[in-house]
Amino acid sequence: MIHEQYYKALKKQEKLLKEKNKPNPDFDNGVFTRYRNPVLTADHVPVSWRYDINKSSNPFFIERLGVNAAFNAGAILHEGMYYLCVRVEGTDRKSFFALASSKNGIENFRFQGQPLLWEDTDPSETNVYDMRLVRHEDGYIYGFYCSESKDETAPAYDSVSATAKVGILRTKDLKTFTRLPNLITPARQERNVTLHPEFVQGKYLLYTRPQDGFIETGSGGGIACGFVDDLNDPRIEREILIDERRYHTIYELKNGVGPSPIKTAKGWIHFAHGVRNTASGLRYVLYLFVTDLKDPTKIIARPSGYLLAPFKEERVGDVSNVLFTNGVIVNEKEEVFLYYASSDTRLHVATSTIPILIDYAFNSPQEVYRSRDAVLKRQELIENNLALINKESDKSI
Ligand code: M1P
Repeated sequence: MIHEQYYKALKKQEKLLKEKNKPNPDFDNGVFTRYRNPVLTADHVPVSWRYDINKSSNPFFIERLGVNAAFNAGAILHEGMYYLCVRVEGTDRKSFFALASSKNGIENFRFQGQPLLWEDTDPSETNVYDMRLVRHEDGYIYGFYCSESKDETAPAYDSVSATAKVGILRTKDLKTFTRLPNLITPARQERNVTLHPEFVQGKYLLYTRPQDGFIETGSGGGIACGFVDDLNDPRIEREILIDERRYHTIYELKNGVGPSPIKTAKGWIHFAHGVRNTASGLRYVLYLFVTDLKDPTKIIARPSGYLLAPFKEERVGDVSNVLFTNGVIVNEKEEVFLYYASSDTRLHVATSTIPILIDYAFNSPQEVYRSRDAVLKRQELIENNLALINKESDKSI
């Protein structure tokens, strides 16, 4: 017999799933609209994925398999629906993937079916997370994710060290996923890997983030890329550094690409996260850069500083002071839906448009590396504004 608490839990959840999402008026940077509610949280995960609803086996209606968080989601527009491939994390720390969909990309996301599984080709794979979904011009949708294993080279007393590898999936329908071999690169570890949506020089182009260790990137200098001939045997012989870490920037400690880039008339728009260390720990913010249409290994625009940073309550969570993105959707109206997670806990959407992002990328002051140069840029802005204010006030007299 179904426990009566189940119906109460369903009713409560239904209210949450039906909530409208409104723009957040407290935030305005002219580029993105933030929304009041996260699009997904642990509370959105179906009740039947967490509770045994049978009253005889679960008389106290105990949450048997708790969910800790729902965050870092890959995103894709498929058959007119906004799909997210969400990192759902159980209370046991194990992450898994689940699809959620919505009609308008801003509200009413619902988890679909059951948690996703595919062929278990790597028995050492312990944890999985951060899916990037991309529709490639070869006709398939690909998924790239972090496949984490214990570092078997670590000494016996070290039960913490891990290795990050790149899992690759191929699908046409988001229902059946074929697992391809893990990516091989010259680096010891890789995370934050995704695929360019078009062939470049007749090859697959992958964005990577080489790292020596699991947390610290070490000699891995930043965001890189590399060519693969065949995704059935995915090997990168040489990684090309395209977005180098640099002293005293928002990405001085590490960075990583977010979703696969968006094609525009002016270039490929990339979202990325940049990390710096502070007295209160690591701070993750989001930034944007544009690469050349013909040569996506070359950056042609890089507005200075961050585009989005943890805002108000986004600052706090399991891993505080973190914004992370691995999913973006552009619809037929050139509206952009950036899915970003805050503090490894919940998932949000921020909306913009392609013309706004291009304006931001090319007409904002570009990155400079000294305070003095930053002041000179700001003085130029202030002086232009003062001149205009004086001119307009002359007219009004
Ligand atoms: O905890 C913040 C993020 O840390 C990792 O990202 P990166 O490899 O760039 O440091 C990932 O584990 C990511 O999932 C997480 O959100």
